[in-house]
Amino acid sequence: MHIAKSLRHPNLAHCDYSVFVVSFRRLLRGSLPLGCAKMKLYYSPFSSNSHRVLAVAAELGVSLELEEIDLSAGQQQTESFLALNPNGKVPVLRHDDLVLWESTAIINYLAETAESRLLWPSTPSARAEVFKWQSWTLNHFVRVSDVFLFENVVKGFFGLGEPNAAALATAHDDMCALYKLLDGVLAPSPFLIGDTCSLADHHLYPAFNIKHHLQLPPLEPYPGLSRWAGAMSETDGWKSLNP
Ligand SMILES: N[C@@H](CCC(=O)N[C@@H](CS)C(=O)NCC(=O)O)C(=O)O
Repeated sequence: MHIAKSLRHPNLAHCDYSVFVVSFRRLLRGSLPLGCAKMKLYYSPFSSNSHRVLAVAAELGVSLELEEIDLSAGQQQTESFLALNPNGKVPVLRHDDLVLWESTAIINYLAETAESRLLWPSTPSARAEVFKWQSWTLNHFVRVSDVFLFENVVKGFFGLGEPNAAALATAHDDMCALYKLLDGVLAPSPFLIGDTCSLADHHLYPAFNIKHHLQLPPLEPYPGLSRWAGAMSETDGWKSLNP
């Protein structure tokens, strides 16, 4: 959804962007291997979908050339950017002849092509588990976390009025139900798919990385989920965004 259109739209169930600053000092200091001419990421530091890609790239040690797209200046709607992504959204990855949008597709591509096999499972059944969680995240989790994003961040940032208490109350209950489901999986298991951190975990984590900005419900009543979020924040990928 285009920002200008989405801001006029009363139902932002599919609005999916972030408006808060993430420190990229460590990234810019060079803790990510920048400078490879082959892979280029068009991103915004205010975009949680961009964070997902940057964290996975850092985790895999993949070199990315970065080009910031200024969303507040509308750079995502320029002719040259729309030629890359007709949706007018970041992130976009360019690798030789491939121009890839959608952060889920991008992280899967990074994981599959990286020298490190760390995040790309070798068996069809394990890959199916990753796709299952990615679908769940997009179809269930993000729909609810986007309500918090719009009501608690976007509205304040763009002067769109007070948060809608009724929408937040519904989202709170919906999120607690999702937390309960996640806690049931993560209480007996360190990560979503067993003992090893996978793409499924990195795909789900972006909203938790900014949970204070979103004002998500507290994680403490859900010990499995809470422990998992702590472990994710300590991964090289997410530490590189939050030095
Ligand atoms: N499903 C897409 C969502 C991309 C998206 O919503 N990007 C936001 C930033 S997080 C954006 O570029 N918004 C600009 C706009 O809507 O004008 C993905 O996962 O990459």
